[in-house]
Amino acid sequence: MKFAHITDCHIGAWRNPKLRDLNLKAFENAILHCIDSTVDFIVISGDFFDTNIPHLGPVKKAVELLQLAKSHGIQTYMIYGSHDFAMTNISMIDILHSTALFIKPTGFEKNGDVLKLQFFTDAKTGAKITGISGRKMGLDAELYEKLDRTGVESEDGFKILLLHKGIREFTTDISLIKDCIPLQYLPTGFDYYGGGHIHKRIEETVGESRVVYPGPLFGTNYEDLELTAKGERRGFYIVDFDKKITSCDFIETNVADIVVRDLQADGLSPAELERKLAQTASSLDVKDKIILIKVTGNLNGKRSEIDFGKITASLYARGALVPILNTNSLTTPEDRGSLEVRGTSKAEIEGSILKEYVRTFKVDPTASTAVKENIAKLCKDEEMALKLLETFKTEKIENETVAIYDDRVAAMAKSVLSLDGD
Ligand SMILES: [Mn+2]
Repeated sequence: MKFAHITDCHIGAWRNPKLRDLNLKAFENAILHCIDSTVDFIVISGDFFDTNIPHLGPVKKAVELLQLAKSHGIQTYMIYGSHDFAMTNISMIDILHSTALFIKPTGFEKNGDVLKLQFFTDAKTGAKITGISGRKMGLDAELYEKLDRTGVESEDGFKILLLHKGIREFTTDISLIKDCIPLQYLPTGFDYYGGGHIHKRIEETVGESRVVYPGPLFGTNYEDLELTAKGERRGFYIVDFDKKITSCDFIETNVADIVVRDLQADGLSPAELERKLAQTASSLDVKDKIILIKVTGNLNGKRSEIDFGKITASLYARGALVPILNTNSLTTPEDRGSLEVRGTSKAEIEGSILKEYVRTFKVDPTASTAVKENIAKLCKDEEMALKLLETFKTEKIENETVAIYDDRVAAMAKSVLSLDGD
């Protein structure tokens, strides 16, 4: 018997249509491989979609692929990830779940303060599957603390636990530690712990158990692609088992080669940097590849004097699939007068800007007490403030009326602030 373990598909991710297609292509390759190698079932450890309301084109294709697997007798089991749903709003994943396209094995019995996970027995293989969905805002650490262990630990049979959370002992990356729980939070005695959320591949053995994080099939941001370019392999697992696991194989879903170059701009004039960029670009074999060029450091002049568009155009002209020039951490003298923040990812930069502004923010003295209280709450709780900022970035869906869009954003904002009603 065998099953496939896929995670962090982030269907619908990427604003760039080519990257969005490649991401979908990786999922297609994975499903077709599962059908070809006649797996008995598929488990997905969350972040199937990139947002609760993803682009409908990729959704349609992804549904067709899960349906195709189902028509070959392959059942999918899926837990939710932090990206799949919004707290107060209906999510695409819920709509699909209601059509019985996949099984969500995340039921539990609540006995006072104790949560007992319920197993879902796979009809074909008898494997017992249970899981814990990822939540927004770190609510799930608490859930893990309340788990009843003895019941699930003494359950017999071949057991799989799906989780959307890192494990501290196996995560070396400091920036991911806050999304991790200690190993001791997990009930023991499972044959397979199928992890999601961590965008790096992890494969560990604990006693007789396997702990596996396949990582994303493609990736969802610049940092993910950068890691891939630097050697991180992307794909999923096929696990063979009878009473116990007999083999555990990583299957690579390489949909495009990625090349990365880091350039240092310290002290360079705009003309010098532009020349350096052009030289770097022309030295690369770019045909059908994703090209990542990251420029960091202090430029001695104006950013607007560099024709980044020309560099991108020349990369396209030479057949690059997608060229990305990342200048997020390039600073110039004109930046220094205002607010200087650095960071390599969008999230990191937004976080530091927000923190800076919160520090110096003055509340309008004429504001109501309720408004003042909420602002005080936001100033204290950085995670909540960032979450609220994220909420306001919600885009209007095509054909959505302004009134419905407003209501939707307001409902999400209220849920972030833990406010009820109007
Ligand atoms: Mn993810």
